[in-house]
Amino acid sequence: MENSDEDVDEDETEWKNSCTDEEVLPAAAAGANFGKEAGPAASHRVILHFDLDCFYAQVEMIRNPALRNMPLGIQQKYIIVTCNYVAREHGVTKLMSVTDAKEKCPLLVLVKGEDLTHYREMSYKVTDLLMSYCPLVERLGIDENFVDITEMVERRLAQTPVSDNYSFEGHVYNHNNADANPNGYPSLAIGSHIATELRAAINSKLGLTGCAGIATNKLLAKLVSGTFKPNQQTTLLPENIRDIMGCLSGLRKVPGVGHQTQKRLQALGLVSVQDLQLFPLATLVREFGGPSAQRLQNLALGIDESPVTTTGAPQSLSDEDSFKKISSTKEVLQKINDLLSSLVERMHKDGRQPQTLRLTIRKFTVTNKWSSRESRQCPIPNHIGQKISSGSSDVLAQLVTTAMKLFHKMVDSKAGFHLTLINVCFTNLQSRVAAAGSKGSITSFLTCNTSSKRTQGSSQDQVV
Ligand code: TTP
Ligand code: MG
Repeated sequence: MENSDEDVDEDETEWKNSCTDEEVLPAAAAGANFGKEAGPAASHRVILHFDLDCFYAQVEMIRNPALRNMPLGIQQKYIIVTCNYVAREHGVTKLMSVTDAKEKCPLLVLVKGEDLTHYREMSYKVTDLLMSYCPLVERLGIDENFVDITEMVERRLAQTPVSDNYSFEGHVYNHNNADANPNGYPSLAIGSHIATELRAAINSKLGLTGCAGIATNKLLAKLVSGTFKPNQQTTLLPENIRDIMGCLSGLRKVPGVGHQTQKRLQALGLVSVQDLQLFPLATLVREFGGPSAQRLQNLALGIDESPVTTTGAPQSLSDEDSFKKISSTKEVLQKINDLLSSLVERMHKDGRQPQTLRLTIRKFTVTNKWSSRESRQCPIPNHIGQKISSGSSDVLAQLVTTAMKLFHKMVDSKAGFHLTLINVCFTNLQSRVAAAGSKGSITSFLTCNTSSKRTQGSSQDQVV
């Protein structure tokens, strides 16, 4: 959920307690590249956006069907990261504190959601299922996917006898379904049928429900998909783009506009989406540079020609934990050991070989409670990498020692410290064949020949 690129795409949401692999990043923050790079015939596309309902809660209800009719909250530390819709009827909301949630709904059943293994597995099953229908699928966060179905729609249109009998499945934004004229938008009408079919497939094959948005680009598909929740879908017609953009309560609601960008826009006096739509481009260019300025203004207007980019396997695997306070080396060692031990297991299952180990910390400071993250990383020599991917048990101790060296490069433990987050990450993942040809240096691993990086309130998996 974490980027740079003149921070037009930087993180939108600070997740409470989660891993930060690309696959578990929240939506816009996960680098959907809204607004980037036009593809051919971009405006004629049909893009679907899927967002699963109360995702972690659904996974837990599949694992234990007895939970299905109970109000259920998924707890990470003191926070309900999500809850099922029964709990939502009682006033429980995502990211509510456990105390408040229990007050709203004393019968709330809590399930611990800190181990993401089952959520990740289900998340990839959904993406794989969508890809089996249409290859152009882009993951966005752990429970969202874009699918570019333009070609599928064109094939269906070509096979359909000339007709003025199209219909929309589900809702049509700002229309009663019956009023919307599908014959003016046959591609979107067919797209709405395909969305229904894909939601039905997700439901029958994986037992999950979710919402879908159908529109001409990623930005709009994402914005429209949550209009009716849960388990519904909505199509956005081009004539209603202005309406949907106008309904956004502020610039942060525009996917692709993160916290930093919003602050810079605010400094220029821009608060609403309309402010950005009407702002002189030349002034915006002075602040952000040409391409970013244009992209920002386009986003505010609902224009987004960025392609759906097929998501391959993630380029890094990481695990992290946040906490109120860790201030002793012993606790750091324990935490790093725990995080690395589950990460090594995941890396082994993944089968690829990591080339780099990175440690990220967040220090607490009185002036800036959520201070920047700071990282150090070092190369992993080939034979250690091989041990990691083959699941050899004796590699953990070596990795922990190395991670502790990275830690000591960032923290003077004698001077006292206060950490609120630790993240361990394997990056530069290579197939074992490719890794065998590369030369990781044992010397630099043991001596921790490092490089560093700072990220503002984020943890982009990026090699520096
Ligand atoms: P969301 O799609 O935001 O939420 P959801 O799927 O639970 O509910 P909805 O029906 O409103 O879409 O996030 C997907 C999962 O990500 C969610 O089930 C739990 C997790 N999550 C976090 O771990 N931390 C967070 O801050 C948020 C917002 C979500
Ligand atoms: Mg969801």
